[in-house]
Amino acid sequence: MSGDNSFVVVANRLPVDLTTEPDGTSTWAPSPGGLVAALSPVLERHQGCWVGWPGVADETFEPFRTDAGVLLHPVRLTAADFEGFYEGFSNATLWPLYHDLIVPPIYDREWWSAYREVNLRFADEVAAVAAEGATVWVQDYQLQLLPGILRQLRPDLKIGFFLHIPFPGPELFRQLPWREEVVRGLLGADLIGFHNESNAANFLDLARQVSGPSGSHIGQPDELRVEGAAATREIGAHITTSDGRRVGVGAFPISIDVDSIGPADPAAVAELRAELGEPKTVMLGVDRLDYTKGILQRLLAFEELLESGALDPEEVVLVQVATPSRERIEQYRVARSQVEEAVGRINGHFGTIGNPVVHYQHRSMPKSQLGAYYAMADIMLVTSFKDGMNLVAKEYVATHPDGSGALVLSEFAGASVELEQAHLCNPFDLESVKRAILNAVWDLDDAPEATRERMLAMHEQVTTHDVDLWASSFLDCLAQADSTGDSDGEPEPR
Ligand code: GDG
Repeated sequence: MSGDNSFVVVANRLPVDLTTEPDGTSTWAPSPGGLVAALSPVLERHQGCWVGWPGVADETFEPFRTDAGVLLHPVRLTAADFEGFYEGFSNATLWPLYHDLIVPPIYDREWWSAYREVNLRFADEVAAVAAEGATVWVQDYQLQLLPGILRQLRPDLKIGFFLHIPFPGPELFRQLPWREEVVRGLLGADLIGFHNESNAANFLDLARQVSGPSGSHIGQPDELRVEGAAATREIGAHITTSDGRRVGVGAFPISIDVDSIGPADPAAVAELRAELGEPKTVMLGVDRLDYTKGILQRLLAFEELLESGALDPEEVVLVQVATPSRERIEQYRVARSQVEEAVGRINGHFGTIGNPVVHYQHRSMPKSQLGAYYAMADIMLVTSFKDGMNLVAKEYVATHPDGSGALVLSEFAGASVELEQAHLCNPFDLESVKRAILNAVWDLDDAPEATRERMLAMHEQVTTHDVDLWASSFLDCLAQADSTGDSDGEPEPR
């Protein structure tokens, strides 16, 4: 069973949304994200194929090509699959577990069955479209069993896996009742990529600790040298599995397509500031409304700074864009109501009619408009309790090529490894968040040159380490990786 696609990307979602036109007809609209931008050139060059769920449950869609010639191959999910596999196991079990238990994960055997079944279904679809010896790049936590299943179905494939969220320490991961299956699934890949070294090191530690049914270790890591895989394009660490395969492990920090978010139109920026009433300082938060993002903490810090008089409600506004996310999951509903209660309380206390101090928007906006918001903001607030990378921080930096602005950044966001010149904070410590915000305010006023240098250094980092580098370095390393040890030296997609 094989198809004719030499390069296949597999992700939970296809990069399109079904939209209904005013006349009632339906069309596929691209939902361009960083991943699409990064992978499109490779997909186009290799007549690639993207396998994923099209976003509509209980319907079957035929494969179709995008204008650029990329084959989109829809995988059917029922409403029950969506509940068990996506909302359940992916987002109410794995998501909180991998984000260090910010809320308690739910371990549900039926969700696990749904997760396994959907991973099997994805594997069948990939096996059917991938050409002999094709490269398959599997994305993210929803599909961790896929590499292992595919390895059995199609030993000829070169399989890469990238995890977009953090990988927890072994002592947390070991809570997962199905930990061995998940690790075995991942170890089906030739190369496993993480955002940074600490996630990769967690995985290497785990592979050493989790025992198989025979009591033997699932894998044996060699030396821990995962740093810089993206820069050196060499795989620094390997795990030798119990069946003798050598699986590469590396750190590949994801980034953004700098051109797609580029400098904003100054007129649009001026208009936005005017709409906000020309405040002296605009602070901005942009997040999916997710409890991992620390939106409530940020609001509480802002509120205390207003209460103490350290910030003047006549001079400062906070704009919070909170994109709706996973709204049927209880913890997300709780997070939303806490955030909205805080917004109401702060505005009730410090705003005046027509002049709120927090401008809150619970819907998404076009990327171009988002770019204008980033460019307008004097201080960007990223206060995640835990975040694989956080692209918002990088997008903000990219829209300030002149070194204007300031970034408050959680030390628990993967981006803090690269953006070390930010005002780093510990979101679990409200005083630390308050301090970082005040330092950013003061520095903008009192140390403009040093602030500019910080922003320029971060801008340089983001522009020289963009999403192209992420994708090409991963694919270069995948081309070198050969866990079965019987490569015939065929070149891989570049
Ligand atoms: C996961 C990991 C990792 C947000 N609001 C709007 C909008 N966005 C866009 C942002 C940004 C993206 O969504 C969010 O990316 P993040 O990286 O900040 O966070 P997650 O969604 O949690 O992503 C994360 C990432 O995967 C990649 O590996 O960095 O750690 O959790 O690009 O701009 N885009 C538009 N309108 C909005 O209102 N158009």
